[in-house]
Amino acid sequence: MSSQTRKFPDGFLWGGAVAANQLEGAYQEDGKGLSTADVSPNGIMSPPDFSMTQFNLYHEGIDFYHKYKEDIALFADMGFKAFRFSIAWTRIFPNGDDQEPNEKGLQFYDDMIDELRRHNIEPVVTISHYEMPVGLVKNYGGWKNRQVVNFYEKFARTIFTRYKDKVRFWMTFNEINVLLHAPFTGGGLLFEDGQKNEQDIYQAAHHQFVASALAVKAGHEIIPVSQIGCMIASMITYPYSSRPDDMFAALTQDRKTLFFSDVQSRGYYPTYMSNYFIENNIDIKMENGDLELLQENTVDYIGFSYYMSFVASTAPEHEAAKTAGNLFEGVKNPYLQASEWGWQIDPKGLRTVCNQLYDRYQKPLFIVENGLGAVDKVEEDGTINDDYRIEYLREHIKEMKNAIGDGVEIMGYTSWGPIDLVSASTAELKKRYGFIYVDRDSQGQGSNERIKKKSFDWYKQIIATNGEDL
Ligand code: BGP
Repeated sequence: MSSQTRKFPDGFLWGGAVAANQLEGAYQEDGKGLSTADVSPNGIMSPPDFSMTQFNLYHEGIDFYHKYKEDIALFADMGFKAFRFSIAWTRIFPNGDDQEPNEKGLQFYDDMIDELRRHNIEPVVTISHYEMPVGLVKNYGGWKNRQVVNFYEKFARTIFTRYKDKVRFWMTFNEINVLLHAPFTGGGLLFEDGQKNEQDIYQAAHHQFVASALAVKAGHEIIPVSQIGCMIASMITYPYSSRPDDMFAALTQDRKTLFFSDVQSRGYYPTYMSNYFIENNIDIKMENGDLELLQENTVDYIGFSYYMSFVASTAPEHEAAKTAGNLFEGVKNPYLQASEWGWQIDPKGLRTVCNQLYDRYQKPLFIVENGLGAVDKVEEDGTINDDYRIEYLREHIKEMKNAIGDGVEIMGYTSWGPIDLVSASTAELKKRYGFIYVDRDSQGQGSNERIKKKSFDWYKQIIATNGEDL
């Protein structure tokens, strides 16, 4: 392929992505309320602990709340064009249903955004990233309750209004499809018998679709230049063999993910899903006007995370050969290596996902998470030689560039966790993604000092050459 078409466009948004609950800490400071992350000491896949007796690394995070100036200066040193972060709902509405927003919470993000702007870094805001006020879980039952839509809309309108002159790029829900796999984290859902209940999950999904459409509507009204995206965890599935049954199993598995972006981007429920609801006695309660609202307020771009690919097999012998993923188990792909956490490394899969999503929606894509979680070692001379991370990122960036050559429109790339932070799936700090090392361990011990890893200068060079010097 000629290098004429394989070029990152001018203004490509290179940067990094984080989530409030995984790095801010200060979980009770300046009027912040408790969020679902604050009561999830073992990560998003484990049950909550409302008694809060267990040690919870999210409570202190990496203290970004107090160190953001220092950290943003390091991002600026790498040449970041964009920084994706989330606004903790509980800093703005501590209980979720409060009448008035918490001024100190609003001020924190004002100051943080100003700091980014001072360094010419474009803020990219996720409105809700894996946390909601515990008050909305305890008093309303989470997203299965329609009233939560109104609380979310109020939250979204409040932050749109406050930051309207400073923030153009928004996303409504982080990895919205994760609601299916982690219903407490994704939707504040608890099930009496501990068994996932699809009725509640899909009802909650409907409410999030309505809330997302209301946010798109409000955002476009309040900030005419805004671009508001959805955000899915992309989970491309390959058929294990060319057996037709395997192919259909892969397609069915992918639809569990694409259902979410289908509704948010196309603006209607696909028939494969409406039929699934009928077949499984799932009855989604909708209000008058919901379908029109979804249709009229579709997203401007498709944001997604990409870490790995999956494999579907209908062969019984594969049941035993399952591999760990962040959200669910799949069959091992014999052609791929996996990370220390079992995530199957597949750069070419990113090119395929980009093509699939663009073919399906014809909307710009924004790769808002990608990266390698690994154990890093600080050498005696203080260096951290994370060549494995450089290798992972380089191969993925190459495939993103190939996808651009294929004709896919990509707005930007924000790698996950440019600074080490607390993991979402396992709530530990041992699993690191950063270009910047944080001296803090999974027990919360350490100086919190920031140290540049080898990948720091490498990524800086990628950005400086707009992806030419790979
Ligand atoms: C995504 C989440 C992030 C992030 C990332 C890495 O699913 O949106 O919040 O944490 O995965 O996952 P982990 O932290 O479990 O390694």
